[in-house]
Formats: sequence, structure tokens, C-alpha cells
Amino acid sequence: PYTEAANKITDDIDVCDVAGIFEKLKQCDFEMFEPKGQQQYFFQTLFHDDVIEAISKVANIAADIMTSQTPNAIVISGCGTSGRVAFLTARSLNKIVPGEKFRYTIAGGDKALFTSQEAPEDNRKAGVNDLIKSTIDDVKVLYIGITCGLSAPYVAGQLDYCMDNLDKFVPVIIGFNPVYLARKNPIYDWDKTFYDVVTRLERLTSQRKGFLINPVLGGEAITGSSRMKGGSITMVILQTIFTHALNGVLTSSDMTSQLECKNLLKSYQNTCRLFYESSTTTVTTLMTSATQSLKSNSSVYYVSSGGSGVLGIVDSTECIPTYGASLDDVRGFIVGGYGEFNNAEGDIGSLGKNYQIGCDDLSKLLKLRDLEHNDTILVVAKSWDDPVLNEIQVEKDLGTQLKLVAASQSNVYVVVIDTEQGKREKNMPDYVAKLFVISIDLNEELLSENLIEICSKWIFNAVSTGAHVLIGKVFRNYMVDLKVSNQKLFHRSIGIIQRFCPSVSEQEAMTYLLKSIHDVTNVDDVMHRSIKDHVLRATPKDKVVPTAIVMATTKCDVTQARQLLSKYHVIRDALSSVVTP
Ligand code: S6P
Repeated sequence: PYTEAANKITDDIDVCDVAGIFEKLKQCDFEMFEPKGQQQYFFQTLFHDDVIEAISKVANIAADIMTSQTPNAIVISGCGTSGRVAFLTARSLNKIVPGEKFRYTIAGGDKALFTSQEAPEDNRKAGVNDLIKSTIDDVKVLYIGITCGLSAPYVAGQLDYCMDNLDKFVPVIIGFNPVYLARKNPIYDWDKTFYDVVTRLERLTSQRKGFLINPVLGGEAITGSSRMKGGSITMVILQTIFTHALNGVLTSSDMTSQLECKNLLKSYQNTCRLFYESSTTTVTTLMTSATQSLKSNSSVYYVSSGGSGVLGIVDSTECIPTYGASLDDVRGFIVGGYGEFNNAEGDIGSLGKNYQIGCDDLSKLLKLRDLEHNDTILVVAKSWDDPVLNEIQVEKDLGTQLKLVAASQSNVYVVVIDTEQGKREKNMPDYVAKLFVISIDLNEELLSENLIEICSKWIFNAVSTGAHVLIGKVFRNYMVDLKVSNQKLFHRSIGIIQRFCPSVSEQEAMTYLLKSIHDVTNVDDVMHRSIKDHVLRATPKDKVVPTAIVMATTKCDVTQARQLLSKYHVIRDALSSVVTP
């Protein structure tokens, strides 16, 4: 699948400096709109007529639901990043569309907004239950399931349920593979695969009873890390659908409607270009600071307001499963805390520190940090009027902790995304030494909030990705030390082993993986177990895939492989010592 393919652009990202990493991330993001390489000739891309047509049709249905008086709803759903983007979208639309018509479901519930909950992704029954629960009182429902890889069982279950109940549901799937590359592996406790379910949807599309929006984007910068391009283009598509619906799409002809969608998508492409053109110094400086923080066992803290605050929290959450980061490595905070975050389950801060997301929580935390820490605090403001700037614009004498840290050794960076050139920057307090302005000239009044928000996602994604690459978490463009915590990651692990040991077959790669998961020299006793069992055993374990790679490369046993790995602090160094280029 394209969503699991390594991207040639980032083949050597692990040996690049900050400028090189920034350039590669930029090239990869440009591909969202214009994929390079052969796939553009064979598969539909974002601007393909079929994609635009589907977006415009879904916008029509959304407009209908948004304006109707009957109890109708729009449910957006997904796992991991896809579910978080679903939440972000529903949250912001409920603020502007009356009637709380937007709902989200995410595998693992609201906990999954802040921590990685990968096992529930494989639970298709939980998907169905969550969907039924959130739409119990509704007559008509537009269901938008997001699964970048066309693979998540949680979404498959919901989609199938919608197709069994077409009198109530209009199902839509957003993903980034052609249908024939949808996942064909069996789903636990079910006789259907994702492929079966999505081909059923494909048949419905000709009758306009269902819709499939699946442009190909080119591989992710870090292989399989769909939080990046996948998450961004999901935002672009959802925002295009709903902006178009809000624009009064019902009154326009098909042709006009499609043209308007195309123009909206072009605004994002234009913003992406402008963003990368004007942010090199800012982002590379931030990457360098974040790298130094992580290297010295210190933390990176993001602080923002509104949707950008949510995106900072989302980015920090993803560092844990993507890079095996600790809970403290990268954390996000939002101005106004839970009151502003506005998730369905409300304040769940009592569950632990990772659920504490307000600026007050950050202030308390910083009080406990001693001055030896070399933290990076990144404040992203969407304009000169952004409330986040008040968090740092306090009188020195009032002494908020955020200010105190600014005055200490910590690095406080303030980035203002400035779309109103000419409206001068307010006086920043003199302790904010590091002020960066990313100037983007936007003409799109209606979209501008969304366009700026996505820029903040690109900043957070680049900083966290760059820093983790620079501390050696990535080998070539693979995150090899992934947690094998669900079916998708189990299969990805087999692919990674084969990538670094091309002489081993898929079956052999799986054997090495099982040896590493179960700590055995002979897999006969474990081979027959289900993938679910293997995943359960693998989830709490460290270095499962690197151990398998060392075994496959050097033909040693599991104990010897672990011994070799224990000699190195950095996985990249360990694997470079055994894998020949
Ligand atoms: C990816 C992220 C994951 C995925 C999740 C859903 O970078 O860490 O949490 O979002 O696995 O994937 P998909 O393909 O169903 O959208």
C-alpha cells in the first residue's frame, strides 16, 4: 500500500542536518497536492475529477444535514491520528453550526486523544457500538470514516454497519490507497476483511449511496507515519467539504460546486508553498532546540490556543507510539484547558499527567523543573491577537512560571503566523528573546482560520519529526523501533525486517519477528497462535523489530541479538553496525 511505502525523497533523512531534513519534509508535503513518481500516472491524486466530484457531492449532503431541523448528524470517525482529526473537525464545526450536529468517534474513546490506544483499532465491534451510541436519536446520518491505509477494523465495522442500514446512513470513506490495496488480512472474529467492506462501498458509489475519497499522496516522510501527510490531507478534505457546505453549496450547479471545491483545495496547496517558503529559519531553529532538549533528557512543550492547541497536543501524543518517546519528551498545552478543548468525555485530567493539558498545568509543571533542564517551550500564535500571547505577556512582577522559565536557561520560542502584514507586532516582553514571524499572505477570508491552523500542524510535525530523526530514532526513513501493538503494526514490522534483510522471505521475516516477540529459538509452539495473541505479547516489549533484524542479518539467536543491541544507546547506530547498505 502507498501509505506503507518508503518515500525515495527521505531515503537518507537519517543522515541529514536540520536544513536537509526541513527540505525533505517540504518536498514530501508538496507531494500531497502533486505526487511525484509513477503513481501519479496510474492513480487518482487530490485534484483528480473523481475526487473533486466526491468531495462536492458529500458537501451537498453535509449542507442538507447542517440546515435540516430534524435530528440529523454528521459523524466523523477514525483511529489514532485519523480519530484525532475527526475530533478536531467536529469540535470546530460545532462552534459555528447550531444544533451540535457534529459527532466524533475514536477507537479507545477520549483517552486516545492524548495517549496511544492502538489495540482498540482492531476492534470492529467497539466501532459499531460507538457509532450506534452516538447516533441513537438521529434520523439521518452522514458517516465519514477515516482510515489512511484503508485498513482499520474499527472503521471497517462501522462502515459495514452503515451499509446494512442505508435508510439511515450515508457512508463515506476517506483513505489514501487505491481500493485494490486495501487491507486483505482477516479481521479478528469476523469473516470480512477491510478490502471486502470497501469494495462493497465502491459498488454503492455508482448509485450515489456511498462515497469514497481516496487520492494517492506518495509515501510518508517517515515510512507509514500517516500522522503527517495523511493527517494533513484529511484535514484539507474535511475542511473543504464543510467550508463548501457552509458556503451555500445547495444553490450551485454541479459544475460550479466542483470548481469551488477545486479552488478551496488550491488555497491549501498555495498555503503549503507559502508556509514552507517563509518558515525555513524558524523551523530549523526550533528543530535544533528540540533536538538539544531531547538529547539532554529535557522536554519540548508546545503551547497554543484553539485548534492549534489541539494540534500541538495531538502531535505530542503521537511521538509516543511513533518514536517510542517517553510521556515527558514532548507535551502539548492549550489555552483554556479542557474548557477550550471541548471533548465529549470532558475533563479527564485525573487520569494522569498526560491528560493535563491547560496552561496552568504547564505552569505547575515548570515550577517543579530545576534550572538544569534545557527545555524548549514553543508558543505558536495564529495572529498578533492570539490569546496565547497573553499567556506570556504578563508583567514581569506578576511572575508567572512561564515567564520565569523564559528568563532562565530554557528556550522559549514564540512563533507568530502573521497573515496581516502591516499590522505591526505588539511589543513582546523583553524576556521573550526568540520571536519568529512566519508571514503568509492569505486572501481567503473564509478559510484563513483553517489555513493558519494547518500551518501550525506543519510546524509541530516538522519539529517533532526532525528532533527524533536527529537523536537517532530513525534508520534510513524507517522508524524501526516501533511498538508492535496492533495488526497493522505487526504486518508493518514484517515489511521492515524484509526491507533491511532483502534475502529473507515474508514467512522467514515473520519467523524472526515471532522469535523476538516470544523470546524463543524455535517458533513451532507459537506459530499457530493468533496475531492478536502475538500483539498482546509484543506490546509491552522493547526493541522487538530491531532484535528481529539483527537475528535475520547475522543469523544469531534472540539472546545474542539482544546482547548486541544492549551495547548501543541509539538504535540507528546499532543497526548500522549489522545492516549493509
Ligand atoms: C500514524 C499514527 C496512527 C494512525 C492509526 C490509524 O502516524 O501513529 O495512530 O493514525 O493507526 O491509521 P489509519 O490508517 O487507520 O488512518
